Amino acid sequence: SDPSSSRRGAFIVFEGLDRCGKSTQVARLVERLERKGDRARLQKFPDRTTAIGKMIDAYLQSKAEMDDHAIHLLFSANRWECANAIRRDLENGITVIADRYAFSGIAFSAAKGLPFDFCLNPDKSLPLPDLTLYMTLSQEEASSRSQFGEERYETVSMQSATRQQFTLVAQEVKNRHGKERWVEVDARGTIEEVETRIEGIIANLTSQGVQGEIGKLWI
Ligand code: 2DT
Ligand code: MG
Repeated sequence: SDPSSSRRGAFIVFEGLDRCGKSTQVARLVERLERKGDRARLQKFPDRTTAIGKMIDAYLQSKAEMDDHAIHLLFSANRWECANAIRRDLENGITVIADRYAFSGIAFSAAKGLPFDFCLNPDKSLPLPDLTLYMTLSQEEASSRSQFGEERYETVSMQSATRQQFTLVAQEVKNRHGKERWVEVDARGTIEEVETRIEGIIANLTSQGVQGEIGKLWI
């Protein structure tokens, strides 16, 4: 039998605090893969284009107020409404690159004081990322890059509380799914330097795909 037929696309997630360069790197990566002729798709979370995404967008822009639990569940629902498309693409050999995922979901909501378990539970059994790259930058370096935007959560106190929660999220991923699934990437340096680091980490996953079924998050 042809071993390549049992391979599927890799599900790769990028996480990190605001202004770590995540979105820049994700966009460049998807472009680079497409130029090589690989099939790849960028999936942004929150996906602000859906009906639920528009409610999230209004909340983030402070055009709407919402209970912390309710907005948390909307962020999760926003992932669930994209889950089938992610699965389908992975099974069709497409590499799916996500800009944020359930890990931001936990870190930001737990930083507001919601119980960690409450934050984790609604995402149980979503597609499990094959690899999460957590881009790290000190608060000093992040602050020196540019000013915060206008959105909710873009404050130093919120970012530092979220940073602490991300260390707990990392531990949870490593404990439940194996430490090879969570990799820290030093986000210091130029765009090209960071890009080279990322390329070295994911080259095998994107060029060869992944063997085996898509896992279930937190299961
Ligand atoms: P962007 O700036 O990347 O668009 O994110 N967030 C994100 C949550 O609070 N919960 C989630 O589940 C996700 C995916 C992080 C907008 C903000 O939304 C936060 C920053
Ligand atoms: Mg933002």
